[in-house]
Amino acid sequence: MAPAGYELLPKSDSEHNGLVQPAIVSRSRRQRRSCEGYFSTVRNLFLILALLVGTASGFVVIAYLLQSKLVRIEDGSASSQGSVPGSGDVFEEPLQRCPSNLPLPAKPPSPTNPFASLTIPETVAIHDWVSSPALNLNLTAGDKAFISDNYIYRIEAYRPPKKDAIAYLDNPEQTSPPEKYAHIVIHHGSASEPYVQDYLVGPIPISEKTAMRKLTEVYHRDPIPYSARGFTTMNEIAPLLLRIMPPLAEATEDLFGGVVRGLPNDTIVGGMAAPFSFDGSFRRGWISWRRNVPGPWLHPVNFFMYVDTTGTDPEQWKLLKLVYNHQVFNTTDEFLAAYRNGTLKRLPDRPDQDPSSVDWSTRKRPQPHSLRDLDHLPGPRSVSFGGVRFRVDRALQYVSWMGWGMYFGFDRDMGLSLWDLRFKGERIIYELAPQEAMAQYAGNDPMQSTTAWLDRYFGMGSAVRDMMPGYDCPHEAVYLPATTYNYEGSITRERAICIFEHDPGRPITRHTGYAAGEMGATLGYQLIVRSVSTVGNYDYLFDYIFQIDGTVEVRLSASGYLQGGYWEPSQEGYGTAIRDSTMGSLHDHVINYKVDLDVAGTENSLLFTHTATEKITQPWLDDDWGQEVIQQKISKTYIENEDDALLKYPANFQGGYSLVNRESLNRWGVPRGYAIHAGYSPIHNTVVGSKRLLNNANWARYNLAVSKRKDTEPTSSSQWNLHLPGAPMVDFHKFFDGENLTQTDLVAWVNVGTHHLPQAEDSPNTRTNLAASSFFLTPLNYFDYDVSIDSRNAILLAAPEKPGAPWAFDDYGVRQAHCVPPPVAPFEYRGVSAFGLDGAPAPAQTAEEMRKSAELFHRIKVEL
Ligand SMILES: [Cu+2]
Repeated sequence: MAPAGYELLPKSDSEHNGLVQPAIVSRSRRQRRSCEGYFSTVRNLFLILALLVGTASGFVVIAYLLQSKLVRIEDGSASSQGSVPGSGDVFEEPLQRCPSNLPLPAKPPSPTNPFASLTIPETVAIHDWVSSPALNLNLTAGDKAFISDNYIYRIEAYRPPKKDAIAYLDNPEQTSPPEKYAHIVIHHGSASEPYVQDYLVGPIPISEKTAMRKLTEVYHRDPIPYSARGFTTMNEIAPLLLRIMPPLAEATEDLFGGVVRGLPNDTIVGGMAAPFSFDGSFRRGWISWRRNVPGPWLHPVNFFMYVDTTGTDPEQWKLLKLVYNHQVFNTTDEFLAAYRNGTLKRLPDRPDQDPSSVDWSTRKRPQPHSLRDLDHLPGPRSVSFGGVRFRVDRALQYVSWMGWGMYFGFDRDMGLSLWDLRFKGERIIYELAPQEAMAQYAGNDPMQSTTAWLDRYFGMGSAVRDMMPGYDCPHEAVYLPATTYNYEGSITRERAICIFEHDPGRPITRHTGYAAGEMGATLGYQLIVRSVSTVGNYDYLFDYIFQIDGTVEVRLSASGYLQGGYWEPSQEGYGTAIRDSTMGSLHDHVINYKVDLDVAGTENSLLFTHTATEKITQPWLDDDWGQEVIQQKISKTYIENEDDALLKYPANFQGGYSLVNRESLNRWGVPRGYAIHAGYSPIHNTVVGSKRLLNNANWARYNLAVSKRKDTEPTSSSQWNLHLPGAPMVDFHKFFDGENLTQTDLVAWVNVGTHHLPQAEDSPNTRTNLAASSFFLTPLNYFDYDVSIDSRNAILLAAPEKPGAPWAFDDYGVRQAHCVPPPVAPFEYRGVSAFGLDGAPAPAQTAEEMRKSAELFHRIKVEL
């Protein structure tokens, strides 16, 4: 059997029948086939190779053979002077195997990545040290703990002070790397007043110098209320639901065909909305019940419960309210009485909720599905025929490409972050990192009208998923691993980050001209760094897109399942029916990024550039038109005070914001700067003043904000902000306390987002093309000219000297390589590698176990 991707073409497809093994792979100009024939031949060669070898192990052999014959196009080859047509690209040599598609080693500026994650052995050593009796913390091992115990919830690297990191990065030969510290979170569940506390432990590795202290300076309150604590997979809420739900089985089975008895074949599952608290004084939440089918998010049954889970004793937890079809009951008895005496207003039976026909909420292709012409063929794929052009240091998590270089960091809360981003040798961004992802809903039911997610709580880093190679990223992508810790141990994902070079298929600059040197085009290649987080129902794709002119686009796109509501007429205005009884609920997404720009040094100023119309008179204007003219004019203002730096893009995008260094001028006397340029869907949150998002996501009110950078303001949010809208751990507005922004170290907090008005085409999954948003960081008089013109992947044309003569060209010596690329590896999905608290590999999990740790309280499967 042929490996995936090499199946025989259907015999009925006459257009592709008759593909035969080529007798030769070397060709002379006389033998040259058409382009189509050439590529058919190459593909055929692979088909034949695949059939001959036929097994995955065979491909390993082929890959080995290919790599053993590495060929790399040497740098510095002479420019090609040619003319069109008849450029003389004759292929008389045998067709060679392409260079390896593995990246070359990188040359990081320093031999230590100061932003690196902890290794598993480091984490185990810290865990053991913190757990030692000498520290007297009375800890229970996290994999055995209950919420009424003390246990370590999190261990991860703490980022060094910026001045220490920069001192090292700028002079690694003479300076030691900053001392390494760990950030520990302990759930103090056994305290008389349970609380959560952050600690710093270090320096690492553990030695006599290692100490532990509270980490409080980054928060606006202390300690963290236990009601805002991180959720565990211990299914802590199951005992309460087992008291409530089984006695209702008679009614729930009849009303919407679902029961909960704590058995594997239970037909409904719960999902909780958040926040659970306003200020930490209580922990209560709405549970929405859904059918236990694939894509449960799209199968709500219009049955809700408000439960109180305050404190650490589940025996004290209770049901506060029950809502069915807009009728509110204070107890299960009230509800059952109404059901039995016939006063309960029932919802009509809905045809699309037949449990046997739920394929519509899966990703299976509908049956029968419409065929698209030639869709049985694989689409085009990108191959770097001359060899991959980016460099990677896997151990150091460092990548470079076309003058760009950067280190990677990775953490539990928000996943991938980029550090010390340099372009053409100069640091441009010290830190570029997502901070928080908000989704605030609306609806005419208790779930949608009270939901305001802040997904950092769930750990968008620990929710990073292994990529599906060839689908999440191109076949040629290089993957980097990431490890995160939770209270049970560590998880490593080998394909957490992908890196690939991308041809957007359009030049970055071009011109058609006729004078010498006017005509040509420069290719617009991009380097894309991507990670994907799946938080319950939703998938976030984080992209960083680097370009050859010094621009980086930060783009977020979303997919996955909607948080569906129950569609009935009273929901009109809060969403759209996407099935007979399912609606997509109206919501906003806003995602915040920290952009610590250092433009020509750390001392920068915030420049607002604005255009407006003016009406002026000029002496040269003649009588035909009158002496008055209306035109536009640029004004430039420096925003000097933090209080004035909570910003929205100007109407009609007439101008924008940039960080400039007023003391570093380009050759034309203009301060060098980087602009923060709106990309696709530059929105901010619509809703202001909701109690459920009162002060815990104030950054979402703006398009961007700029504050003075401080090590004590490392992030705009925290894991616990979700459940503390009234008194958050990080209150973003408190960053803005009147400090001066002139020629000092600045941070821009920039938002992307989407007003998500769901539609039928969000089913089964939201599309990344429209559910996308971005911003650009782009040089603004930073250089003296557009540096992309330096690229050799460009062509310069000259008009014929004599009429009718060929156009001459210079391709700067970059010639298209013709070679046989390595075969695409057979598709393989590996999933996670888990490790226990002792660092030893943990046994593989069942699908249901994986689901539990991935979906948390988004899908609560009640178990006895
Ligand atoms: Cu959405």
